[in-house]
Amino acid sequence: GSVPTPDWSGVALSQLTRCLIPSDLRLPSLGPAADHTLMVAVPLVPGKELAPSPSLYNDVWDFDHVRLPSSSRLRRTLHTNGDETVVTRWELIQNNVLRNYQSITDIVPAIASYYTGIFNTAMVTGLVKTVKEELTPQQSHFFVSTLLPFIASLVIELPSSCTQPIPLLKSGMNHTITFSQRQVASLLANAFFCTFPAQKSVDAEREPGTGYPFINFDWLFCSPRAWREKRSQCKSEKLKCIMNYFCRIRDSNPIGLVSYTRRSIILFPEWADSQTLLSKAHITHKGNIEDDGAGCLQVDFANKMIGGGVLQEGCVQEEIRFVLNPELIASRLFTECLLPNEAVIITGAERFSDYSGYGDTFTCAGPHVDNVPRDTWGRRMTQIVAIDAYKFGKTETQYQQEFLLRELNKAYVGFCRGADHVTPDGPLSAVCTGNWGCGAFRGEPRLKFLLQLMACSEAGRDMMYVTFGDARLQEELAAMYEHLVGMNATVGDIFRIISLYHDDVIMKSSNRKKRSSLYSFMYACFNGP
Ligand code: AR6
Repeated sequence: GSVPTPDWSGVALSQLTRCLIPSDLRLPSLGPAADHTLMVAVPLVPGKELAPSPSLYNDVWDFDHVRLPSSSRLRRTLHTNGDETVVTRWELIQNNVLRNYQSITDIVPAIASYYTGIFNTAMVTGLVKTVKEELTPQQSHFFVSTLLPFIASLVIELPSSCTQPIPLLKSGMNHTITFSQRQVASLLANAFFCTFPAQKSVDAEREPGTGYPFINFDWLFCSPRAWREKRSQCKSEKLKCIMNYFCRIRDSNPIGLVSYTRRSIILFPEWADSQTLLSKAHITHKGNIEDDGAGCLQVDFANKMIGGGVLQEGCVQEEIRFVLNPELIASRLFTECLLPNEAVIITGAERFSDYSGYGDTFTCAGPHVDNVPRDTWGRRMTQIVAIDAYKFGKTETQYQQEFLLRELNKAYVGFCRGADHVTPDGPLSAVCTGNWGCGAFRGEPRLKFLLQLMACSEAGRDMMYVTFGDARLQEELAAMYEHLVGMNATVGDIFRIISLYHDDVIMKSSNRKKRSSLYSFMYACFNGP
């Protein structure tokens, strides 16, 4: 028989720099700055509830800040018995979300009272099915009679909690927003009750594919379209994860902070000429990013609309991570569509659920207790970087120089030491990643491994690469990695050889079956005269 694949190859994990550990962190003292919006008052008083900053609600309505449902700008004209009265939408929300819920369908008149457009029972069939058929009678009763009123109370907390206008993280900006976990809970409760108006880019109408992701949960509550019926289970499982989250917020109000950073850079390495040697790489087919990436910068295989299909039927790496750590979902409220030179880093999002399965078999496996320690700012030391790969139609395209550069620069902006408040001084932590862009986005993992390794090397970070169960891939990647390190190959060498593969192999042979693979071409080149 064949020799079994070892659990890991390459460099031992203990040799990698994994320094997102509080004792190693040297963070500046917490405070607002031109590029840092701090939603809580400093100094933090240990053991005391975090206070919002400023103390009174500041109602701003413009193109630079999140349009909140509590804004007095949102008005509704009511017609009763021929009389017209003008009320704020917030009054309607306050008067309708808090009610004596007897059944899950009671959420329909609540939301319908302030929703823009029609809201009816047909729009909550997925939620109703989940509560009535997927939960035990006890859980179902608890959700309707206890958790729903609690979420409603978080909704109306918004203007006394998020008092400072929340800046929109627009394309081109380098900016961090830090919230308390309680503030995030109030935002997510509002999303659950579908209270948010749409966020508008000034020019969103003119440029398709721009603008903001939606954050209201209405798409999660409905049943999937008929041809996606299989996905209805996955929506139910995602709802259960969200319920775990609100349940924990109710039980033990978490007292930490979460930071959301948008990073946009314009200076990138000269990849073709780089003399940089390769970083250390640990390659394993065991485990996954969220369970095994402790102390590392963990990659979110993102959509340019952050969160991707988390509030719809999507159920792959990004969507799963976003329901395990629902505070990630709040990024959708203020993160404009990502450009190729941009990434988002989220520091401190807590995990609230376990899961099993993947895609159509995804199942919420109950509550998760997050034991990741907190940094001096009170953030869980879990740092997640959202980078969106390019979605390839034809496989050949990804070897074109233009696309090599697209993916290298995208990984680099996520991995580099930013001039922001989230990367502490001192050594940089390893990146924990895997088959980025190689599932829904149809990239080739052998290529993406090299591109991410090159980006890590230029950024000065080690890399932990998880092949997600693929033992054969671990062996192939590790063999190539060891070969390249043995040859003292530089980042520039690898860039040039991939470009050569495109020009000499891809362009010259249309028969995909017959032409040599990237790795056999690389071995031949490096061994050649
Ligand atoms: N840890 C490590 N590897 C994983 C994990 C995990 N938890 N989950 C999946 N993989 P995919 P993409 C591996 O398809 O191609 C979403 O809708 C597994 O081998 O999620 O970049 C986003 O919002 C899987 O096949 O990433 C985007 O719209 C591979 O990683 C889009 O998908 C790729 O996972 C991004 O698609």
